[in-house]
Amino acid sequence: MRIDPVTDVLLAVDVQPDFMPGGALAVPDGDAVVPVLNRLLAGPFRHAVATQDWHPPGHASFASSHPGRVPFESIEVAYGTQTLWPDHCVQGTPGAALHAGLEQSRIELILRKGLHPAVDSYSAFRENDRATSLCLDAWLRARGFRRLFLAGLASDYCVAWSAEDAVAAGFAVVVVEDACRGIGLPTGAGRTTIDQARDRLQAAGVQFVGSAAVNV
Ligand code: VGL
Ligand code: ZN
Repeated sequence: MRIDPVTDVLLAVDVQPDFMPGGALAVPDGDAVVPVLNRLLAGPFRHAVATQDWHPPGHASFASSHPGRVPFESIEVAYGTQTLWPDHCVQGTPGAALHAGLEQSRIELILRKGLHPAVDSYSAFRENDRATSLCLDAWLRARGFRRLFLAGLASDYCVAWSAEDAVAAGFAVVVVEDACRGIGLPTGAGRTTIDQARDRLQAAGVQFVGSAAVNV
C-alpha cells in the first residue's frame, strides 16, 4: 500500500509502558508494536500523531475507585457500560509516559485523553460519553490529512474506538495489524473481544494491512 506522505498520517495509540508486559494494564506482547511502529515512523510516514492515556488519580475507570469492585468487571454509568480497569496511566507516573524507545521525530501532536475524572476516553476523537469531542478531526482536516493509519494499543479498545470514530468523521482508515496488540478480555457484559472488534471495524469500512505492505 503506497503512502502519500502529504495526506496520510500515522496515529500511534497509547504506546505507553503501562500497556506493556510488566505494566499496570499489560497487553500481551504489547511491546512488540514498538519496533514495527518505529519502522513506519522513520520510513513511509512524514506525519504522525500519538495519543497518551492520561488519567488523574482516582479516575472513574479504575476499579479501585469503586468499593467492592475488581478490575475487568463492568458497571453501569451515565453514558452506558464501563469496564473497570486496574489503575493505569496515572498522570506523571513512568507507566503513563510515551514508551522511551518510540521514534518521536515525526510525532507532531501528542493528544492526551481520559483526563475527565468521571468519563473514560478510549477514542482519540471523543470521550466515552460519545458527546465530548477532543477535536482531533478538526486538527487533522485543517492539516490536510485524509487517510489515517492506526497502530498501537489496544486493538480491542482504544485502537478500535478511534478507528470507528475516524470513519464516522469521514476519514479513510487503515489499521496496521502487526503494529497492534489487544487486551483480549473473555466475552462478557459490555466487553469486546479482539475478533469482535475486528469484525465491527471491517463492517464499518476500515481496511487492515500488514506493516510490510506499507511503503512509500
Ligand atoms: C485502554 C483500557 C483503558 C487502551 C486505555 O489504550 O486500549 N484500554 N484505557
Ligand atoms: Zn485508560
